[in-house]
Amino acid sequence: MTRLMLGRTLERICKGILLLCLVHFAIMMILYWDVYIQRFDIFNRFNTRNYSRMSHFFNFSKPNSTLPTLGIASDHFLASEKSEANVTTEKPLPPCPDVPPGLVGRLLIEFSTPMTQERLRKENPDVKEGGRYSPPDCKARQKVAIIIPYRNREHHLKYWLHYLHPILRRQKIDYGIYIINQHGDDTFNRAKLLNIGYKEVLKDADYDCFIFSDVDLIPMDDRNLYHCYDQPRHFAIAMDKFGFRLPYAGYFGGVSGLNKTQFLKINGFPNEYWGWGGEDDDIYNRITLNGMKVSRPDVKIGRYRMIKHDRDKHNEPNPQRFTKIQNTKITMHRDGMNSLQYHLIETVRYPLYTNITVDIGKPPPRPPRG
Ligand SMILES: *[C@@H]1O[C@H](CO)[C@@H](O)[C@H](O)[C@H]1NC(C)=O
Ligand SMILES: *[C@@H]1O[C@H](CO)[C@@H](O)[C@H](O)[C@H]1NC(C)=O
Ligand SMILES: [Mn+2]
Repeated sequence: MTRLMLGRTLERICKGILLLCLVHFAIMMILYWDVYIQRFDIFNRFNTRNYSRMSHFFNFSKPNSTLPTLGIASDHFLASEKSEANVTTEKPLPPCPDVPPGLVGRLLIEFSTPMTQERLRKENPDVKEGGRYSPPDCKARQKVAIIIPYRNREHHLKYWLHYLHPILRRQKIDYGIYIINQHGDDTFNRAKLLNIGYKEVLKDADYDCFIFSDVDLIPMDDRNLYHCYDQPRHFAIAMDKFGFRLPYAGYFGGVSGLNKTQFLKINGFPNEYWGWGGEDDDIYNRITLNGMKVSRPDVKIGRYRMIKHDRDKHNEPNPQRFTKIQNTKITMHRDGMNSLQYHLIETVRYPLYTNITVDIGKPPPRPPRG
């Protein structure tokens, strides 16, 4: 009796082991098949998806990380690296999702951590020379140029790069970063620098969308997506310096974005606002006078932190600004992209941005008062 029972138990154990072996064998076959199809590059869509899933499985996030010691893993590694190269050269990527999956929402922004070039480089190894980036796993619908009017603000630029590169990456934006550096010590002219930015970045790539950002403004929420919209976009609607509210209904300052059609419809921005203020109101007028509306994010999402600073030298408030914005309807036709004149000094590509230095001239002599 006991012998019989023992025999049966043994038989069950054997069957169990056999079943386990079969399952194991099946799993191995699936894994090998996966490697096999990647190597021979069949079913490419299926295989791109698998690449990301499998690489999580083997826990290496970057193709250039160290080779795992497991035979099958390294085999897979080589195969997937090959297939990834193929994907970028021949295979169309799937379109990027409308709502990027990796966003985190509200961000903590502070300006006290010391920021070095080295740290910035380490944080952004996948940004290409000149500050260019495109999502590795999907095709973005727009190519976005981010244009920053600039003079002597290295300290701000470092924080801007530190915060914005990772945000834009999470947003799955295909982008390039350009500072338009005003050469010399003459009066600053923000809007003219932005026009120059539009013109110069199109020499670099075929951009569809242009986002104009001050160097000291950092978004506090990564759901504020940096691409273009159906109507000209105003991004920086709730800055800390204005108590996180829109200062007035027609405010269009800080960070804004227009696509090519929208920008050309308003003849670009005015070139004749020298010194601080007014140019953003003129741009707002151009937009509404040309039958467009300003689009804005939700007030909870459009929050910004501004890096505190004193007023720059040679950027005094422009006393003519109040009268000038009364005349946009007349001036916009002759003052803009169709009248833009400047001298390009040089374009230098740095690892995290492109620096375009220009001579924009100086304001015309003021008529004597009286
Ligand atoms: C820009 O946006 C407008 C809508 O305002 C749209 O009709 C147009 O196709 C867009 N143009 C480009 C070049 O994306
Ligand atoms: C940009 O280029 C100009 C001219 O080469 C240089 O003087 C300036 O320091 C550069 N600025 C930055 C932030 O790279
Ligand atoms: Mn400022």
